[in-house]
Amino acid sequence: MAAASSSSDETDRRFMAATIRLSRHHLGLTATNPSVGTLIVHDDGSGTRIVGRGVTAIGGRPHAEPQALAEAGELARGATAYVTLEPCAHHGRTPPCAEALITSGVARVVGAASDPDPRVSGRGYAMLREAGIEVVEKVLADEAADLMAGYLNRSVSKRPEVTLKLAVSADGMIGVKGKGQVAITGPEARAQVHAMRAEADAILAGIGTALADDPELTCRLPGLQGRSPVRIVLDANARLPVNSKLARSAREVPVLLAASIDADPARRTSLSECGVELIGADLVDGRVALPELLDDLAGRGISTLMVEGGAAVAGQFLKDGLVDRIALYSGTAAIGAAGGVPSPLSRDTIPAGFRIVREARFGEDRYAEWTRKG
Ligand code: AOF
Ligand code: ZN
Repeated sequence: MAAASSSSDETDRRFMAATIRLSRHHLGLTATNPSVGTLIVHDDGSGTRIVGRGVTAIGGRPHAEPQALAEAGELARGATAYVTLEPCAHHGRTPPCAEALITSGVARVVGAASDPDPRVSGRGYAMLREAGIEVVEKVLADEAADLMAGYLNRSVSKRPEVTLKLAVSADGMIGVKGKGQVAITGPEARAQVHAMRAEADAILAGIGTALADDPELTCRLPGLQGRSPVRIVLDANARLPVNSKLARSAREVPVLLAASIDADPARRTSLSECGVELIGADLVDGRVALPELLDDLAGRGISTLMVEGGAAVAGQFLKDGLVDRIALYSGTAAIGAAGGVPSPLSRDTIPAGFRIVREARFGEDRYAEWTRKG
């Protein structure tokens, strides 16, 4: 008996891992909705088979479950549905997914993360149980929640989840003063950074970086160019040049400029004529106030924000306690103290309250990731 139950636990974990991998496909593309995955697994007695797959559609609707159920059709009857988030229980723009699962005749639902949305929380699972469906909760819950951290964070704290990304040289530098972009990591690590950009809703840099490096902040991986995040520049005085790569590409990939409403009106006008959207920022000591900006971004539906720009901006986010995740790439070459810009952070100075969740190697470079202890 014990052996049978542990093998079905193992099967559930294996299919949930596959469902979580599927949910990754639309990260950064589902607006205020989380990117949820669903697999319908049918067992005809001779073995298990995936008969339906669904991931929250681009833009956030339809949800994952009805898409997977539509593919499964009659084969959903008696099957097990794997869902990375508790199925919704509310009548939104679509009918509740819990209802769709009940109507389809599935016998079991295996769920990972719980949904903090007050319209859903606990009610999705309760509806399924009331209809006689066996429900197993919290299978690989942490793994699923890690991918949905943006949605979960935004629901609870009304702010996007902030990932601070840093690339640090062997001697602890993130750049060279007055030198623009310098290579700290190799091509594999850079490709990985672009993949992170593809999965983020927005990316942020300071005006110092925008002026020194003239970055594009887009995702340029072959095939994923359409996945660039919204680009945000902290620019209290609206100094971004109209001929910068950011301003010139603002009509293709949105640029939000967090600037004071008192910034030079001519500059503001010429930037908005380029397609740059100005968002009125509160200033503290001449700098854009971050908590208010993050509230504003959450209100625009941004759930995940990658901070990729400059020591001053990184330091400001750290000082204000607004970093939820640290993504640290360590290169192998030294830059030298003369002219080097020291990193505000190293592997040895990760703030208290963070725990390491991932370590990897990309080419010659090392990678480590920490999140706030939950
Ligand atoms: C699911 N499956 O694939 C997703 C869910 O505005 P609505 O009607 O789309 O509802 C948004 C809520 O739906 C969101 O806050 C979360 O609770 C849930 N997202 N639920 O059953 C899905 N993306
Ligand atoms: Zn739903």
